[in-house]
Amino acid sequence: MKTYFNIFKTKSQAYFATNIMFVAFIAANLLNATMLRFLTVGKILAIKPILADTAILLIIGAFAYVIKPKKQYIYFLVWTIFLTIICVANSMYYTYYMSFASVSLLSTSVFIVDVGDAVVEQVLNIKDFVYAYAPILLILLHIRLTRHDYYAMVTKIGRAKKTAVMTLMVASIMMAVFFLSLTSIEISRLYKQWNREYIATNFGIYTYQANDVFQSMEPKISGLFGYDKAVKTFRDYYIANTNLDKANKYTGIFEGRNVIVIHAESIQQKAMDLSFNGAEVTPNLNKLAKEGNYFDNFYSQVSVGTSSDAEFTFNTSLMPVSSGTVFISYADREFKTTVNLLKDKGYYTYCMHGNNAGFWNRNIMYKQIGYDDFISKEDYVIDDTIGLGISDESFFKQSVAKMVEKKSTLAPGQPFYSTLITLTNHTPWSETDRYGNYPVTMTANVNGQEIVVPYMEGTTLGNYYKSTHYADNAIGMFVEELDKAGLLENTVLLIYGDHDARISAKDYDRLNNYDPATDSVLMPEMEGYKVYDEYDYELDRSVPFIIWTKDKKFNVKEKTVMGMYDVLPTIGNMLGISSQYELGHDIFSVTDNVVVFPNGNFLTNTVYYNNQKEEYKALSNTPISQEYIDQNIAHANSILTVSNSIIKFDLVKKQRLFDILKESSNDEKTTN
Ligand code: GP9
Ligand code: MN
Repeated sequence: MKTYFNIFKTKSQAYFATNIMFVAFIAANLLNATMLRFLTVGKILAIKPILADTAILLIIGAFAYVIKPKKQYIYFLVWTIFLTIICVANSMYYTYYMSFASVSLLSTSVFIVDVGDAVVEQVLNIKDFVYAYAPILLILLHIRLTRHDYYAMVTKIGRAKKTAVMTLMVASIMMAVFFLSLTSIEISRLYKQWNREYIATNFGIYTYQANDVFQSMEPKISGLFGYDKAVKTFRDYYIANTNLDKANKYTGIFEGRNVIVIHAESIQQKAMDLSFNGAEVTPNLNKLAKEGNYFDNFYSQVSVGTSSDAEFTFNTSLMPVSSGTVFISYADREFKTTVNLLKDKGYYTYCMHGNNAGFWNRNIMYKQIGYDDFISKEDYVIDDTIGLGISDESFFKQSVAKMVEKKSTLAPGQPFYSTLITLTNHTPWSETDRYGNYPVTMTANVNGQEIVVPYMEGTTLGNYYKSTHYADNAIGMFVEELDKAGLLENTVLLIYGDHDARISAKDYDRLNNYDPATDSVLMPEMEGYKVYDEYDYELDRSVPFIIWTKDKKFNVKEKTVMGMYDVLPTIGNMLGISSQYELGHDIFSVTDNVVVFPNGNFLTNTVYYNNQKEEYKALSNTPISQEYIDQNIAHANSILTVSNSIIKFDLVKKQRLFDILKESSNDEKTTN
């Protein structure tokens, strides 16, 4: 026994002494991958990701042995730089989007540069660059090894081929163990890639990225694989789920009316419930909400395409695609959209936005959405900028003039549909001196004295509320201007928050647990501390949705959970349009609505289900059965699969062509 141990000891010592660069390459990059998981999702001790990451590194490392020992250094260094970039990019991306990066978004990184100081201030963090030690380590090691004639020694020993084969064998065994340990659910998650955090957490960052590269090539090759299965899933779904939304008191009430949509950047519903020093954060939205139809349990369903995903889901009642973004990777597909459907009814349709037309590929994708015109940055006088670009006030003011002009060119009685996309309330909300005077302080009684304490001043969340207050004010002014210009007559105004602001839970802790006496946040063990768990955080990500008209006062607050994909069916019922491909429901006809999120999470009136953790939180006293959970998991799964199939395989177009063919062959039969 002892001799075996001794042989093993000598052999491993010899191995390490003659493969120093290789071992350093594996160790440094494995540490980086593990550190990334720890610093993002906070998970470090897990066998599977370490196994998968090691196997991938061994495979890469094994090929170094075909190169002469002296040159191997370059090979290891290039790979280490590349893998370090993956870690740095993912770390930065996670800070900003709370998800992992996708190569399909490489062209989108141009937008991130566009977002300018949003990135500089919010994304660049020291912790994103700790990974850079790896290439530095390799360089220092190389210098040292050269000095000690290491490479000459290794060349003399030879055995490179044998080592390469052995390394590949070990890597294959590890890969095999990894794949054999996967459950069928895990394999399907790997394939579907909805749940990025799950894949990176459980399978390692390198597996995630390699899988992502493969998945991102899909738009180019998706026509080649899985078409039959996708068509079957698609047909089966719509046969089983034909649109059964019944007529209700809202059916057709807005038929023929103009529609003005405000896509309100990063406005969260929670802001509407808050006041500082007795002044509401959003007095104008609150007024419109009170007078109109207000959905205060409304959720955005965006994925990595943020604003563009919101526009897509709002308009199509489909979900964002699982890899890449629809606006960029699938901008040539055909969709049934609110805009297209209204255009078919004679509407003139256009969109206005003060940013570059190419941002999110809007200038291309809008043709598919169905806009007749897109008025963008180059059409505005950029006379006042805040954050990303033209201020909302200037944007709205100039837009009203453009809307009046547009209206004058329409045929008498021709309705219009116009969307206005705001910009000022985009992260990082740092130009606090531009938002007007709105202190987010608190007046409190401290030691028997009324004093003003800083509360949310100087925090990201506090700055966000100042910015939201500004954005709300701009909306208020816009509605006034529309009224003055006569544009509210025979018009429906729709307002939605495009997605939540992605502000960390820590800031909400201060909002909820502030102690004015010490100007600090209560500790969890202290009296009066309100727990704010991840479900509270998820539930607080809701955004407002308001349907408002000048002449009709609805005064309706709808509490049923609702997703962005329920908008087309709901307003469609009011405007007299519908899409046979909608995945959401008319909120006034549905009984137990389900909001499915792109990562497979779902929300109903009684439960929030976390797909990554496979656990849920009950939201009421209604008992939750496992059957209910399972049914909804299956539902979420089929919604995401059908939506992906439609997008990837262009099934709306395929079905249209199929229907035309069928019709013409029927015609032929009748004439014969
Ligand atoms: C930019 C704006 C912001 O034009 O719509 O996009 P986002 O960063 O929120 O996706
Ligand atoms: Mn946005």
